Amino acid sequence: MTFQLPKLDYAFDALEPYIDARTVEIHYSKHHQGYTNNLNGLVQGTELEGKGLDQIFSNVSSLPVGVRNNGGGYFNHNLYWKVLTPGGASAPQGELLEAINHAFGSFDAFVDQFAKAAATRFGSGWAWLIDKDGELAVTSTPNQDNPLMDVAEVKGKPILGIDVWEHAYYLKYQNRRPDYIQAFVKAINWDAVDEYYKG
Ligand code: MN3
Repeated sequence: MTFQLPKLDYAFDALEPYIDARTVEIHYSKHHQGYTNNLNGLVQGTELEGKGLDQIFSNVSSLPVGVRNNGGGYFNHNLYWKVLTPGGASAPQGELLEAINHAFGSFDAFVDQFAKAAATRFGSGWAWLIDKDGELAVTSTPNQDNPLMDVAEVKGKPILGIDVWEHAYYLKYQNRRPDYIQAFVKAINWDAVDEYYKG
């Protein structure tokens, strides 16, 4: 197995009341595990075996669509679980806060822009906070695409991402995606975002 499903750092119910335990359990052990297994199956015995995700994403437009979907699904969910609670700062601090203020005017203005990007992504996809050549920006991608892919409209290094596929929120929030987005924002582990920012 080239790609391993990372261990979840917390219990399935650790994100309550923001994200319910059943959703976390299914999302992690079925969806994320599924992307991981599919990706391994797709690269095994091909020229992609042993290649890193950065290499795959930067060239993804010329690869089979399954590699794009499952490679994105694997990477995106790795980040998603990392940037959620428990523990860690409940607000950005230091250099990261300064960068957010610089890019968006204020933390609240950032949250508005991020929530809007997540709410208006039609169908399934992701909204992101990215580092784009040293400047922070908000963007969104369809399906399991991400801003590291050569197909992304806006490219950069993702440091925070929210999954807005219905499987991420439907059991608890049904059609109320904006309520899920507001809950997600309250459950962000800003120390983890800071690690991606500095990494
Ligand atoms: Mn998902």
